[in-house]
Amino acid sequence: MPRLITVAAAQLGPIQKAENRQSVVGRMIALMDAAHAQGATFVVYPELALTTFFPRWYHEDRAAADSWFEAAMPGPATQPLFDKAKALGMAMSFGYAELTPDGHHFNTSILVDRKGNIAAKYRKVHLPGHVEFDPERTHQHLEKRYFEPGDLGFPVWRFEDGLVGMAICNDRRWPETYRVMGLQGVEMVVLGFNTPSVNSQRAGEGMADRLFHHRLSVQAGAYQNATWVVAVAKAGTEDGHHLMGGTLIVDPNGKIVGEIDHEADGVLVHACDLDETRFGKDTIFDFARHRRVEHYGLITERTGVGAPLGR
Ligand code: ING
Repeated sequence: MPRLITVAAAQLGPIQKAENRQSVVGRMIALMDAAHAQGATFVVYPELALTTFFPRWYHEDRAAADSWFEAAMPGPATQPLFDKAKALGMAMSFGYAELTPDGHHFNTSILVDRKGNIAAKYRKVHLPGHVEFDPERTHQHLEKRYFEPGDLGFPVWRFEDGLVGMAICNDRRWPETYRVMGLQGVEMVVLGFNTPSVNSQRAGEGMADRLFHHRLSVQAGAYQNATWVVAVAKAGTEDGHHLMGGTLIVDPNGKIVGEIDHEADGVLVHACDLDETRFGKDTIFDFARHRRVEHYGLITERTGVGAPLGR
């Protein structure tokens, strides 16, 4: 009997600065209905799903950015989403800007079970971008200004009859993200992303390259850890700034089983058999049989590049 999770990758089109949370939650509920109609039991939304990608906007006073954060989850604006999920018996995951009671700021995502309870939380570890306004860039990417690095590591949880982990956007580019979860037996990684379609520091790197690196990173992570990966975009043009699409689902053999080819709200549904992870985990990526940790020390001893170990 296959262990199926019928997952919906619920892509959001652009969210303009002026659009309020109530409107966005309404769009998320419509996507949940569409997912439910296609038999999904687990819906995955993008990174920072409730607002525009605000790290593109510079605020001299960082506290002025707090209006983009959620001080409570669920809060008044998001409670209808939790209510709907519970009514449909739908599990969900989505990203949001978290402001903790003691004043910490994280780029966060959660897993919510079918009863509407928050079952897990992840805080983005790999924050791209910069802290201060950078006039050299064609657009700002101030995640290091507004968020602290995640302090929860990369846990994996028993969720929906499987082993599920989370990552957020830039995390997907780092092999360590998947391997730490792979070493916990992860069977499905869910992640959202907001990826500008141009590189603010290299004009020649446009959408085609960004999509190539996105697929490369997610497919490699899935294959090398024999896990499903569900990657969900917020896409389209937000106040003149374009975010690429590329919402996709990758199987444990690194194959893309489905991809959304537009930049609007939409769902991609796939019945993921978690037992398809077994072959990779029991053969080529049987970590216990094949890994040689005695040679991997630099990976955790060094943060940046250091002297070569050879001559
Ligand atoms: N966005 C981008 C991402 O990692 C980026 C930033 C793009 C960094 C391309 C490096 C290269 O997809 C977020 N939100 O991390």
